[in-house]
Amino acid sequence: MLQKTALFDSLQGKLTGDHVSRSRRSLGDLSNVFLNEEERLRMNPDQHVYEVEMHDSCGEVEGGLFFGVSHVHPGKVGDEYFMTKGHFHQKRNRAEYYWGISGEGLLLLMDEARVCRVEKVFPGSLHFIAGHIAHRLVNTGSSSLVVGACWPSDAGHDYESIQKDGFSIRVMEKNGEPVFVKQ
Ligand code: PAN
Ligand code: ZN
Repeated sequence: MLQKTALFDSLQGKLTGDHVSRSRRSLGDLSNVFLNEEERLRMNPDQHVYEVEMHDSCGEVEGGLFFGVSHVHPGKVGDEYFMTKGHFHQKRNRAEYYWGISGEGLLLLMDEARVCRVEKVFPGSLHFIAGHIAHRLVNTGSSSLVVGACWPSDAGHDYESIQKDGFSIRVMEKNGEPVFVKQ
């Protein structure tokens, strides 16, 4: 029998239809994520920083997969570009694919010894995120950074270790260009 499907607009990165949910992070949700916490508190807490659309057709089961699209808006807190919270997977050995759909930015990848690598994200870029690697998207452009993702549905998200110690590098704007600042 013919089943209803979800729709993925691969140019806009828009996900709609069955089993699709949306979540949003605004400045007010992102305490202690950006370096300049005073500046964040001065800004509008309702300002949207990023949204995630997610297709969940199986739940959090071993062997399952989730498909998502992240939209990180352009903007800065002080000199630091808008970015995702970033996380390790709760089940550390679970890997993930990201791919660039539109906009431009950076993917920060950090291992458990806090050694960081950075990959450029742009339309068509493909990123394999191995297990045991924390990942964060940074929008260094002037339009939304839209990135697709697919990951094991039992991976889970561990935000706490990142909330506590952050990533070992930050991406700040200096003279109109992104620069890396060690933490
Ligand atoms: C992505 C991320 C998404 C939002 O779907 O969850 O980009 O980032 P945070 O989860 O760090 O807020 C993913 O990596 N899933 O595993
Ligand atoms: Zn992930």
